[in-house]
Amino acid sequence: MCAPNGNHQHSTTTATPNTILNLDLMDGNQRAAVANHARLEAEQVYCLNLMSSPGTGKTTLLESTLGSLDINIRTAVLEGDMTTELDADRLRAYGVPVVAITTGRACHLDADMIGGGLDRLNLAALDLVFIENVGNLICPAEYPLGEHANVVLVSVTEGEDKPLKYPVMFYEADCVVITKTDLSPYLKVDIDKLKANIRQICPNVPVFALSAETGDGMPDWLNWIQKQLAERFAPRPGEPIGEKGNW
Ligand SMILES: Nc1nc2c(ncn2[C@@H]2O[C@H](COP(=O)(O)OP(=O)(O)OP(=O)(O)O)[C@@H](O)[C@H]2O)c(=O)[nH]1
Ligand SMILES: [Mg+2]
Repeated sequence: MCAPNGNHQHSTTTATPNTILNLDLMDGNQRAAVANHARLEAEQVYCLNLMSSPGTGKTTLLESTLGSLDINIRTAVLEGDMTTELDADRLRAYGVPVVAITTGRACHLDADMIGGGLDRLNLAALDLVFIENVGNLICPAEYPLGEHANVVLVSVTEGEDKPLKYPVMFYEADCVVITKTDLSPYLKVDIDKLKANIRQICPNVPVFALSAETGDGMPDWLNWIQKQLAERFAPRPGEPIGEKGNW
């Protein structure tokens, strides 16, 4: 995450009376996010929160990922949508647990909704949970959910300027995925320029350019996921290798 003013940094930067008293400024959402994160950590479940504009390709990327990920990585999805279970149904076809979370009029998931979703999963039997957030390039970035990492998607069809015009989402990114690269020959899009604009907002995060449709670029994304899991929950030297951490 590269946020200069992001949700995760505000208690450490300025010496307000609250920080002097060592009080936390977390609002209700942030408290729930911390609780979600603690549950995931306790069960050694890695959690990725996918965020983007509507239609960037979150569900398609998840379909391709579920179809290609190491089968030893036991995976579930918390699927956020305003009204339907259309995306949840697409993902259920891959035989993984999928919890649909409908947000009604809300343009983002919040940490309480994710807490309710986690209640419906058997975390002890999982290694990885994907969250597909509601399609929106602004609001979801303001609501930490307890995830380990934020994945921000931007498609070649959206134009190179989006990281500059909607920087908050990119400030929160731990990884950026450029989607639909198979369409670039038909568009006036400069992927190098898009990458440069991403780098301007978040210089140090990994950026993957891929097509979930053709599979081009998918291996690097899949390897990154596997590396994240291994780094977070692999057994330390001397620790017994249990059911988890064997991937
Ligand atoms: N050509 C091409 N089309 C893609 C690719 N990824 C997604 N699409 C298409 O883009 C459209 C939207 O994809 P979705 O995966 O539903 O997008 P989404 O981000 O989940 O959308 P919301 O959940 O509504 O925000 C669909 O018609 C997909 O087939 C891709 O890599 N290449
Ligand atoms: Mg979707």
